[in-house]
Amino acid sequence: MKRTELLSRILVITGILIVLAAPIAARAIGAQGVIEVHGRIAESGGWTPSTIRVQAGMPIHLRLTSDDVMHGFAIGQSDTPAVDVLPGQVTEITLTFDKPGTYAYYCTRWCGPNHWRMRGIIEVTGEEPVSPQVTTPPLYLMLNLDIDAPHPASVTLDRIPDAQYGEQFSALLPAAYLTPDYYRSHSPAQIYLDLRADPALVSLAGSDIWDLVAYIWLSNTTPEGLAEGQRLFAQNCAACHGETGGGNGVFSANITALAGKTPANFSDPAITLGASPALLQGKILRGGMGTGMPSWGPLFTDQQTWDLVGFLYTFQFK
Ligand code: HEC
Ligand SMILES: [Cu+2]
Repeated sequence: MKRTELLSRILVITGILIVLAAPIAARAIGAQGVIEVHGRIAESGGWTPSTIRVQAGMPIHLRLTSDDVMHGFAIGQSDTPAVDVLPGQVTEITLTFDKPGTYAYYCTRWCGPNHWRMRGIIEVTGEEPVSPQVTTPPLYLMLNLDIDAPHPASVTLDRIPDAQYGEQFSALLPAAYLTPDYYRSHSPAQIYLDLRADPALVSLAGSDIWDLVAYIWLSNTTPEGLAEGQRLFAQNCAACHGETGGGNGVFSANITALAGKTPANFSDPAITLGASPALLQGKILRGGMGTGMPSWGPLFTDQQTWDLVGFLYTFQFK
């Protein structure tokens, strides 16, 4: 064998060895990214660890298990599907966060009245600076709304306003009332009063005006948005607020005992017709401090909160 030939063979073999070794090395790095996460009901401490630190772009492998009852695991504002976390079993998931920032993770199974307190944080660090708050503040802050002030509707109707019936009067309706800006910043009761005072609508009876109010709501929703709102409500809200919004979900008695406040009854027109979308969204984002109403800001996207708001009015509008 010539010398050069030998040399080139050695080079080839080294090359092959490097190629073979690379995945092994990568797996070794990955192994450090394995984190065991234990779930326990909130009263026993919730998630351990409750803060997970990770590098942007680096996969982390979570081994999820429960120390008591069945829990679920999901990441807020993300498309990653929720997984179940069962006692005596390990559920493995791999996550990669591309952008530095803070992400919330939470339990998706109703494990007890304090279930919604089962939350944790994933801190993602990286070269790239934490993405600056490009998002505008939520509408209730822009409008300077005091979302804690009582807001009973000053006018209501003795039957459910019917959006489809209202549509027949829509030709009379000045277009400005249909804009999202107007819809989101006015409660149905305020819209009723505005329409009642509008010269364009003097020919209509009070009940017709209410049907128009429902029509304005329907025009600002989509069937997909209402379906998503319904799904989110059933999953996250019904246990307190009740399947039909009556404030009487399976946990409402516990919440009343714990927090001294009963979950809002959306089937009461005085409550729901007196609240603007901006106010409802504000309550959903921020939660009711100390009242047992969780804050959902870190968990839902902006669109999801508006979908929920649109859905809440289905307890009042047909
Ligand atoms: C753990 C129980 C609980 C859960 C879960 C819960 N809520 Fe509530 N919610 C409450 C309580 C209690 C209040 C009343 C707070 C008060 O009176 O200040 C409330 C109030 C509200 C209000 C304010 C109503 C008003 O007119 O002032 C809105 C809106 C609301 N909840 C929406 C939701 C939505 C949407 C969800 C699900 C994403 C949800 N809630 C989940 C307990 C809960
Ligand atoms: Cu749980």
